Amino acid sequence: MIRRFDYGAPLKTDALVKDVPLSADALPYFTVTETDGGVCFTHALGKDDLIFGLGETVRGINKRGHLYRSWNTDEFSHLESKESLYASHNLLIFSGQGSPFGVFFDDPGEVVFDLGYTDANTAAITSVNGNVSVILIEEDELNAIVRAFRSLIGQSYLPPKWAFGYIQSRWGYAADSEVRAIVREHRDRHIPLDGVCLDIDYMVDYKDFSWNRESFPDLKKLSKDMKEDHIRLIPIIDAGVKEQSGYDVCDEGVANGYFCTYEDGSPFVGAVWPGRSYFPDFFRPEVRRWFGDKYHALLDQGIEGFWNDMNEPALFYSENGLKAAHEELNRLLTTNIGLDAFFHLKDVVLGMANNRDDYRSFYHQHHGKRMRHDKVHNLYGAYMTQAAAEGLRSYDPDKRFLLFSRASYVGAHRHGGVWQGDNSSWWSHILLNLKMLPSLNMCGFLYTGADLGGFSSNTTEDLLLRWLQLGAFTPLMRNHSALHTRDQEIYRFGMQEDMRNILTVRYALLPYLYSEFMKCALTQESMFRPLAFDYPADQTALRVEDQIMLGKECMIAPVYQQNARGRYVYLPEDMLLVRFRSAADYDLLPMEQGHHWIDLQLNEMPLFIRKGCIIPLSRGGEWVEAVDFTDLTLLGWLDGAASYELYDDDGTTTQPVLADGLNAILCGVKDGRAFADGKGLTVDASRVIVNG
Ligand code: MIG
Repeated sequence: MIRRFDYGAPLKTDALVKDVPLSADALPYFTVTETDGGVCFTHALGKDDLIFGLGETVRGINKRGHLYRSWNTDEFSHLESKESLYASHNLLIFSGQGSPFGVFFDDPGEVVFDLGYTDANTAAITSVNGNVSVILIEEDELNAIVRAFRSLIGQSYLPPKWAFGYIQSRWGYAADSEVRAIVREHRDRHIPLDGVCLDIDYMVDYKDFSWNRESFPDLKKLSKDMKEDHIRLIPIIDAGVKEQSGYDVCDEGVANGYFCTYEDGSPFVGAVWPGRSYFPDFFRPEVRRWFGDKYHALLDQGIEGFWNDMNEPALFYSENGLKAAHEELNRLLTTNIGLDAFFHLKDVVLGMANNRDDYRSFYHQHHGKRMRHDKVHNLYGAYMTQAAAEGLRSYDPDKRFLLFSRASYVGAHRHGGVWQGDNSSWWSHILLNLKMLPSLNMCGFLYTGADLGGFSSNTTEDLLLRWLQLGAFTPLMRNHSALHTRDQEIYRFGMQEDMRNILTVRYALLPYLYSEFMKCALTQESMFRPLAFDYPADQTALRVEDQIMLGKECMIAPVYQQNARGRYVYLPEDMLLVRFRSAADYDLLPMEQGHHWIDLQLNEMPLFIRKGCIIPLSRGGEWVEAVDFTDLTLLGWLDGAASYELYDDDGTTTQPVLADGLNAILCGVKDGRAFADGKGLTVDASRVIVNG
């Protein structure tokens, strides 16, 4: 059952695609109280209750025991103590006493989730502005709650098939020759590769939709040559538009009044990479259309994918903030300052970035009404993603483009994917990457992944290798690192052969990964799920934080500790361990339900297949289009017959069909023999173990 309860005057967010009727009942499960300008929902937690959801956040899969704040933030340090990252995904799922229930707080302003932090036995959710639509979902099991929520928020974005390939990225790639050299290094060493990201360095003065004609003299030729080598270029687009007369995006935006404004109607100025910048008011359809169409300039050069950054929006400082800081510093520096004043001085300087006063100083037009930014802050990135998606659609409505964003709100999942932002080259961030996957899926974000190897600080080769062993399963598989950090491309390291072998596993698994992704997107399922969702009666499985389900058939449990040569794994049922060294070299080890220590050398990555299930493995390839989805080996541990529904399509068109059998192919094992019910499919069941 799905019901809506409104408080204050809820704002339109476009999170839902279906209307939920307003309930005449009182909101169950929660006590509702007014706070200073806001509204607070408290729920008494049983001692064994678990809380899931919240999408992109720090900490656990079970969110209980911390305070989270929906306030999209350019957070460059994903420490446990942080309350906000780049996204606001206000879904909670409570599980414990009685039937589970889901609750979505549809509110584009600040929302605080105190989940047993102030009081261990109370969950208190506060809408700071008091204008919130509460959507309550009651179903008898956890996966059904997610399905119900997902059908309310609409189908997830479908990337092209090539976007499941390995992507190399780095802040600092600055020239045509550099891109070609990186690709050459991969191809020469047979390291699979499908894309290269261009970070802000390709632009002129960080101006959106510009590219440097000296370092990229012929972008069209570059992207054509790359495409012939099965590589796509993926340029970045930032939210802020450089203030510079003569720059068309700036001039048009000013002339048409497309930018966010101060209270007096003049355009708001904030500083980001281009220096003084304007911020398109993506809330307005005509602004989205205008900005979205700007992507066509790059599409005309043969580009097929983009990433949108800085769209929280990040603000290094504002004009007013800088002025106020100047005055304060001048005042402080007139005397030899004491310690208190010194720390205050530091706060003044550091506090200029992403300052709350700045977010209160500019305005949008939101559904015809003037709206102060802070009331709708968490929607900015979502509307930028929508602008880009609409621009891509208007360029070619039949084509799937790659698009992923840093900031998001529920609803943006229909338009693009998200990457998990500026993590660090820390071992704990492999685990953080894993934990975000199921939570993001619950909120509709299926196309996602983290910066493999870590963004900030220097990576080590064992860290990158282990991280690739998780990244091999994530839809977005991208190695990305920050300017001035150690070079992080696979071929820089002694362990490159092991890393390459992990990529062969990724490409061999593509028929499975692509099938599971597409089936989940088309049927509102999650590709990654907490064990608690599939084994709700298993008290151990309920609290597992470092293993997750992958698709219907598998579980993953990566190694995430330095110098570990294995790990403990809990198997909620009998499973077949596939211990991969490469796509062609692996052991199959049937294992019984229970606790196990699994030996995993640095070059070994585990995948667990549920007993009775089979998965397809292709022969791989050095780019996605080279992977033959019809020539498959089946892996599994079977008692009898088993089948797998393989999904395949052309990988590029926007209207794939699952139901008519065109894309769904059944393959499997019956009476010990492999069978295939589909076009030109050959399957070999040589890797199926019958009865251990
Ligand atoms: O202020 O474009 O998260 O992936 O490399 C940093 C430079 C801006 C932040 C993104 C990161 C990207 C970087 N950007």
